[in-house]
Amino acid sequence: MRGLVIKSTGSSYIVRMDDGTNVECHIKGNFRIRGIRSTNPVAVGDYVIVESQKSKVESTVTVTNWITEIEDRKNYIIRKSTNLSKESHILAANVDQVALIVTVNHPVTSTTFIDRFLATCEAYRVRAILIFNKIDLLTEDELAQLAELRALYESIGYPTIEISAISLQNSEVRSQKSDLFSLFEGKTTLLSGNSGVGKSTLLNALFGKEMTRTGKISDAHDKGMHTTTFSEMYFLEEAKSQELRAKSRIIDTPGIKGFGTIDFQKDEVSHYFREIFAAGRDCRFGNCTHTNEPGCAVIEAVEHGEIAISRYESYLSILGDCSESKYR
Ligand SMILES: Nc1nc2c(ncn2[C@@H]2O[C@H](COP(=O)(O)OP(=O)(O)OP(=O)(O)O)[C@@H](O)[C@H]2O)c(=O)[nH]1
Ligand SMILES: [Mg+2]
Ligand SMILES: [Zn+2]
Repeated sequence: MRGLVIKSTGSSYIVRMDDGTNVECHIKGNFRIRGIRSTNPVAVGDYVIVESQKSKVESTVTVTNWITEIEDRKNYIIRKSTNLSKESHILAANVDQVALIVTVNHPVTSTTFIDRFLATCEAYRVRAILIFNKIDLLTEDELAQLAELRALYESIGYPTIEISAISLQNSEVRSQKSDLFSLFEGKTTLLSGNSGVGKSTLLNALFGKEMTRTGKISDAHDKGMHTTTFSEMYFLEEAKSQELRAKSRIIDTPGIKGFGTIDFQKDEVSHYFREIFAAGRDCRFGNCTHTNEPGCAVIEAVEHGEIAISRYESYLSILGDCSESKYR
């Protein structure tokens, strides 16, 4: 029987079968997907084939459901757990878009993190939107920083919005909620970001009830405490039509710290930074890495403020990863 993986706990999976029932499934220890070395071979969003096995011990019959096959993925989002680790981690499979939740403060989301995530979305051809959360907590300076960041990412071509998930959850600001709703309706969206940025709070706000637990930010470090520990897909029942309801799915995931990119060749990294790629067409050398070559149009654009320094630094940091993995 075929089904959709809607929750992954690491040791087992909840699969929504085509007949609408949810079953708990396992995978055999040697289960691997060709070509991908990952801590989780099966991810939320995967379509899988499940086989049930009955075993009888004395007079009790137990049924174990095994995931025996994974259907080819339309796409997936993958990262290295840490920069030094060799293992990769698939955040979700078969998504229509990624909503990256970021906060200018409480906690601070770094631009390197944002850019590494966006570069991965480019590499796997997944649409990304940036949701700046917790605007109710920001000082005037931080609000100015927020405006600058939004302008930067909009100029590159990424849609951005700013919200206060907690106010959405607590109040009846219907109009803003319906704007937000339209972003998620009819699509499968992966919610990701650092711990504590408000992914689960946003999910609860969208559903208008507590679907999942949220956690406090630590007083000492102003960081999240990894409240969500499993990835889970939720179905937006409030979507306008029956057809939209079936297709509106949101995947809440555990917060992640670093975002190590995977399998990037050095010469393709610039392809994943739209504005760097565009400027690079005018470099003197066709194989310019935009690091120290003469006649580099990218470096020139950075010097003239046409490309943001933060973006260029993120680009360099990913190039650094590439050389690192070469020597492993
Ligand atoms: N002031 C304010 N607090 C918020 C907002 N959104 C979330 N929070 C708070 O931030 C804390 C963390 O929120 P969560 O939704 O648990 O964060 P998360 O991204 O799901 O975190 P992990 O599950 O650890 O990855 C909670 O105390 C929320 O109430 C917001 O817009 N404004
Ligand atoms: Mg959470
Ligand atoms: Zn160049």
